[in-house]
Amino acid sequence: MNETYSPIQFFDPTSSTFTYLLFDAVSREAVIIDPVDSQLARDLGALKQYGLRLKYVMETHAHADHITSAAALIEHTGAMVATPIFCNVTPAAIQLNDGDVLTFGSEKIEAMHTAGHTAGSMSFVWRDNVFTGDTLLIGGCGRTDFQSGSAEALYDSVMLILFKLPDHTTVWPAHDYKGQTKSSIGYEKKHNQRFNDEHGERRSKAAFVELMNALNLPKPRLIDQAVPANLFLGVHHDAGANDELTYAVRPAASYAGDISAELAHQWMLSGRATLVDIRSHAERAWVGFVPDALGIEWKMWPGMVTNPSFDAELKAAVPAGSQVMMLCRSGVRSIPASERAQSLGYTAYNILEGFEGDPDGQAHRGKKGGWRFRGLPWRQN
Ligand SMILES: N[C@@H](CCC(=O)N[C@@H](CS)C(=O)NCC(=O)O)C(=O)O
Ligand SMILES: [Fe+2]
Repeated sequence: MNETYSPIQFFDPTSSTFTYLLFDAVSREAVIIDPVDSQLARDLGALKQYGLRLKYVMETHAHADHITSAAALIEHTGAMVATPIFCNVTPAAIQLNDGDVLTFGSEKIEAMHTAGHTAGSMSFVWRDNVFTGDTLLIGGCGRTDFQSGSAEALYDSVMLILFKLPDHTTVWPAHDYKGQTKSSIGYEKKHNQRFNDEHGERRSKAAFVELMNALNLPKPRLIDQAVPANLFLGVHHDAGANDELTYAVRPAASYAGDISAELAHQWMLSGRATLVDIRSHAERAWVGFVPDALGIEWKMWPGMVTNPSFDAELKAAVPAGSQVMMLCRSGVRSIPASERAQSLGYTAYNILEGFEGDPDGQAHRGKKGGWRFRGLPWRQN
């Protein structure tokens, strides 16, 4: 194998997870695959050390055993997240379909839907390397007993997709529990004991399914925290008082209701509602922009006078009667702005905690809320 085209492999010993960093040597654009929250400093350090600009964070699946650092990485680097479409990670900017190709510099990485460990799981092919997630492990394969996993689907993914790759392809799995680091398609075809029996004969699909259904593994320790967090790019939902509202609307008397930053982000991505950033232009320039939000000032600086053309700007930008979500800095100004929009005939929602969260409300919670501090996409000026 040409070493120039090997990824950098990192290991998280707590979850036995491999994270991969690949880059284009000329443009310095980089991709990171399956990053782990507790290893954020390591990964940011590596980007700095190699002089890289992170373009994409890719996930092979919504992990059950660790929390991703995807949201934190986009906040730190401005990268975009790409996740398999059937993993339902709704806030990810790029929803990968089978066969989709992402480019970084002059390099290409292709997504292949390899269902089985989870229904949405994918593998990624880059040059002579395949990142197999938990579809194919070294000498093994991922379990198929949660997250709509299927032993039948896994067998087909391995036989019909992964084992059709050239034998010399290097296999880089998402986990190894025995100290191994990489393998090859040729080696796995011959020696993987999940797919071959003790005589070295290929198992039938029925025999494989029987084997998988008899594994009886204990549940991953973190599954109940990890999966919900990973469906939101690793944003932890234990931060504050509004957490019970993460996915729910709290109705309000004078506008449609209060919603979390996460729900607002989801509605923005799905096109359900328009995000209106009502902070002053000066605040946005100083503090950070929310990509794809409409910027209409409510109070103008200096002096905090109400923008006299708020109504006209809103009407010009958003069709009458549609749904709007109001975002300010701490979640206070967005309430009268929501009331105003509602009175103009919109269905208006107030985003709790705003862009930065309410600094006073944070102290006793020990963690900041708000759009930015919950790791949702934003850009510094
Ligand atoms: N003891 C680990 C279990 C990890 C686990 O179940 N890993 C999954 C991948 S997310 C798997 O497929 N493992 C394969 C196996 O253990 O055979 C934990 O609690 O996190
Ligand atoms: Fe997994």
